[in-house]
Amino acid sequence: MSNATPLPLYAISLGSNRRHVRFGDPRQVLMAALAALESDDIEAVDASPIIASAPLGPSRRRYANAVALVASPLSPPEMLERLQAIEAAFGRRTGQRWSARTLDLDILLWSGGAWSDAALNIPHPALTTRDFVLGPLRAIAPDWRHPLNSHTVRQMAARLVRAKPVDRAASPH
Ligand code: PH2
Ligand code: MG
Ligand code: MG
Repeated sequence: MSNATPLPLYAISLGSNRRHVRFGDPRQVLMAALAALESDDIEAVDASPIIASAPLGPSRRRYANAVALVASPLSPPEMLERLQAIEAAFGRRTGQRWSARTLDLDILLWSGGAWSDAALNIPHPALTTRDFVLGPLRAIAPDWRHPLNSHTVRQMAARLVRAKPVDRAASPH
């Protein structure tokens, strides 16, 4: 091995709730997006199962969600730029926040720790509150520690379930 230093790792969330004219339904959009992530300087390490999730926010369509682990020497701003280029290539229109979207790629965690500038915050600020992110992330990186609250992904996922007793009581299952 010529390079003994391990590459930084990123956890990237993938979401879609809109068909793509060529790739198909949201699930197929995510599979195509996982393939599109791999490149000269982004190596796919692992991917969660793709789940179907109820929409959070105003959009009424269900989402397909997944999380990928990738190894890459790119800096967080470079990674963000790359993700935005992939979103654009999948036909995502900028504009309305939280509108139905063909592809949403967000940086959740970075092994370099926390990052904060005007355009990007790592860890993703909503990471601790979203089951459709923490569930898939737990499947591939349960022991990754949040650099700010120091909880593991497993702990954050468990806390989220406990924080919703009303929802659980209301559920028929
Ligand atoms: N993304 C949003 C808003 N709401 N709901 C689900 N279930 N999955 C998402 O990925 C999602 C959402 C904005 O990024
Ligand atoms: Mg996004
Ligand atoms: Mg998002």
